[in-house]
Amino acid sequence: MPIASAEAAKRPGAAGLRRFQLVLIKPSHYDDDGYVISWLRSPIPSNSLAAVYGLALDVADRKALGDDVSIEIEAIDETNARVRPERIIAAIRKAGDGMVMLIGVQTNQFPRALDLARQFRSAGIKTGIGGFHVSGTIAMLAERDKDVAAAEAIGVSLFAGEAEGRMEMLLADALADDLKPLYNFMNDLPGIENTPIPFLPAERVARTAGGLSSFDAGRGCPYQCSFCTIINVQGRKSRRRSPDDIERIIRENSKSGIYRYFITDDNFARNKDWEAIFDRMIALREEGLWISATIQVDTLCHKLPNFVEKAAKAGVRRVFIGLENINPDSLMGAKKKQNKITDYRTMLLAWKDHGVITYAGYIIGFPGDTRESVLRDIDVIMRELPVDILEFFYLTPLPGSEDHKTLALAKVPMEEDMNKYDLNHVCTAHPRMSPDEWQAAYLDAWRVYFSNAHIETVLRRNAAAGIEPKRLLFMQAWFRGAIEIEGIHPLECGVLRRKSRRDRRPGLKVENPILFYPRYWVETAVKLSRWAWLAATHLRIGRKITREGDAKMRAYTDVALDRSHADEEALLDMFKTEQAQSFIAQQAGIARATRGEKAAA
Ligand code: B12
Ligand code: SF4
Repeated sequence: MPIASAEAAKRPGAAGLRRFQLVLIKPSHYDDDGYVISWLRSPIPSNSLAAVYGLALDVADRKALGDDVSIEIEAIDETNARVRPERIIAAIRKAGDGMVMLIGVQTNQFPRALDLARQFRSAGIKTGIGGFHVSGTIAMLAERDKDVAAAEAIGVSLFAGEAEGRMEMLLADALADDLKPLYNFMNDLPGIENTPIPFLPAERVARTAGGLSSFDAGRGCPYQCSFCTIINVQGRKSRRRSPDDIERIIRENSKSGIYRYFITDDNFARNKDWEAIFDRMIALREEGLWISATIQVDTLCHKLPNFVEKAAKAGVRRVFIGLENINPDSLMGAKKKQNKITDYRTMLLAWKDHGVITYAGYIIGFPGDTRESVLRDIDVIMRELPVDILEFFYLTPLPGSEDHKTLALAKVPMEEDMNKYDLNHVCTAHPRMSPDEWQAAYLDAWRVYFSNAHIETVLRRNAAAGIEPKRLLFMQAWFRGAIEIEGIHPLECGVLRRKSRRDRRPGLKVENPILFYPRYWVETAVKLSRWAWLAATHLRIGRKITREGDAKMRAYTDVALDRSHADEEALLDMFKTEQAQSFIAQQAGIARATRGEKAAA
C-alpha cells in the first residue's frame, strides 16, 4: 500500500526540520454490544504504553534519527480516551510524516486494533502492531494466527518480542519508508537494566483513577503454568531493572506528584533483585519520598526470608497472588506445582500481619470443576482463608499459552472471536459443564463471595489486624460493582463508562442518535444510582464495625485467623477432600525422604 506522507516527509519544514508524528495507541476492546470499552477514568495504567513511550522519548531526546528530525510523540490509552482516527491521520499528514503504533495489544484487543489499523492503512499511514497476541502466537504456533495474518495482509508491520534496544532502528526504518512486514525478536530477549524507563506524561497518568503509575521492575518467571502466556513471551529467566533504574523512575514521577505504583512484574518474588529493589525503595521512603505500591507474587513468597517485611517497609500496600485453585489435582494438571494449598493460610496471614491487603486470582473451569464443586470450594475459602479480595477468571486457552497450543494441535474447537479472550467469557468446551453451567458457576462465585455477609467478615478480619475498613471498602465495591453493575471484569472497569455511538464494531449497525443517546443517558443514570447504593451499603457495613470500638474490633477472630490449630490439616475442610488428602500424604512422603537423605548424608 502506498504511504501518502512519504513524499512530504522528504521535504524539510520551514526551519529545515523534518517533523515525525508518532502516535502510540493502546487499544481497548469491544463489549458484548460491540461498543468500545472506555471510561472517564481507567482503573490501571497501561505499562506497555509507558514502556514504549519511554523508549520512543529516548530516541527523540537523543535526536538519534538526525538533528534535523523532530519526533513528536502522542500516547493514547483507549480505555480512558477516545481514539479519533480521522484526527490522527490529519495530524500525521500535517506533520509531513509519522506512524501509528498499536501498543501492548493483547488477544482480546486484537480485533479492535485491527479495525483501527484498517482505517490508518487505508489512509496510507504507516502502522505497526506489537504486544502479547503477536508475540505469543509467533512464539507458540507453527502457522500464522488468522487475525495476525489479516493485519499483515493490509500492510501492518508486526513486532514480536521486546522493543528495548530496537526502537531507534524501527523508527529509522519508518522514516526511510522501509518498514519490514515482520520484526521478530522472540529468540533474542533483551536485558532491561539501564534501558530508558517506562514513563507517561502526568496528564495521561491523571486519566487513571487515583493517579496510579506503573513500571516493570523485571520480566520472566521460572515456573511453567500451562495456562500462562508470559513464560513463552518473556521467558523463564529473571531479567530486571537495577535499583538505580527504579530510583530514577520514582524520582522522575515524583516531580509530577505521582507516587502510587503498580509494579507489573508477574512474579516480583522471582525477581532476583527483589531485595535490593525493596532496600532502595525503603531508603527513598526514609528520605521522605512517599511511595505506595501494588505488586504481584506467588504463593511461596512468604518463604523468602524478609520478603514480606521488606515489602511492607518499601510501601507495598496491596498484593496480587496467583492462588488459582484449592484443588491440588487442578493445580498439578495446570503444572502449577509450586502452589501448595498447605501454605496458603500461612502466606495470607503473613501479609495480614504487615497490614497489606491481599487479592487472589481464582480460576474456574479446571477439568475436575463442576458448579457444585466450585461453590463448595468458594465456601471453604470464605471460611478458612484470610484473603481479602478474590477475583475470578474463566480458564481460558490464551494464545501464547501451552494450553492453547495443545488444543490447537488437537484441533479442539476454540472461540473464533479473539475479542472474547478477556477471561470473562467462555472460550472453549468444558468436560463436565455446559457453557451455561460454566457461566452460572462463574457468576455464582462472584455473587457469593461479594455478598454483604462476606464483605463484613473480611472487614472484621482486617479490623482485627489493625487495618481500617476504609482501606478496603472501596476496593470491595469496585470488584463487586464491576460484575454486578457494569458486567465487565474488575481489572477493566473504570469510573463512568463512556460510549461513543460511532465506535461500534464493524458489522454492527451505527444506531440512530434518537435511540442511542436517551438509552445511554438512562443506562448511565441507573448505573450511577446502583453504584451510589452499593457504596452506601458498604459504608454502612464499615460504620457498623468501627462503631463497635477498637477493643471489640481487635478481639474478633474466626477459623481463618485462628493460629492455634495444632493440626490444621486434620481440622480444616479445605483438606478434607480426597485430592487434598492424597496431596498431604504425598508431601509427607517427600518430607520423609528428604529427612532420610539428610540423615544419610
Ligand atoms: C499490567 C498488566 C495488566 C494491567 C495493565 C495492562 C497493560 N498492558 O499494561 C491491567 C490490570 C489493566 C491488565 C488487564 C488485563 N490483562 Co493484563 N497484564 C499485565 C501484565 C502483568 C504486564 C503488562 C506489562 O506491562 N508488560 C511489560 C511490557 C513492557 O511488555 P509488553 O506489553 O509485551 O510490551 C513490550 C513489547 O511487547 C513491545 N511492544 C508492545 N507493543 C508494541 C507495539 C509496537 C508497534 C512495537 C514496536 C513494540 C511493542 O514493546 C514493549 C517493551 O518491550 C501482563 C503480563 C506481562 N508480563 O506482560 C498481563 C497480560 C498482558 N494481561 C493479560 C490479560 C489476559 C489481561 C486481561 C484480559 C485479563 C483480565 N480480565 O484481567 C485484562 C485486559 C484489560 C485491558 N484493558 O488491558 C494477558 C494477555 C495474554 C494474551 N494473549 O492476550 C497477559 C500476558 C497476562 C497473562 N495472563 O497471560 N493487565
Ligand atoms: S507463576 Fe504466574 S507468571 Fe509464573 S508461570 Fe505461573 S502464571 Fe505464569
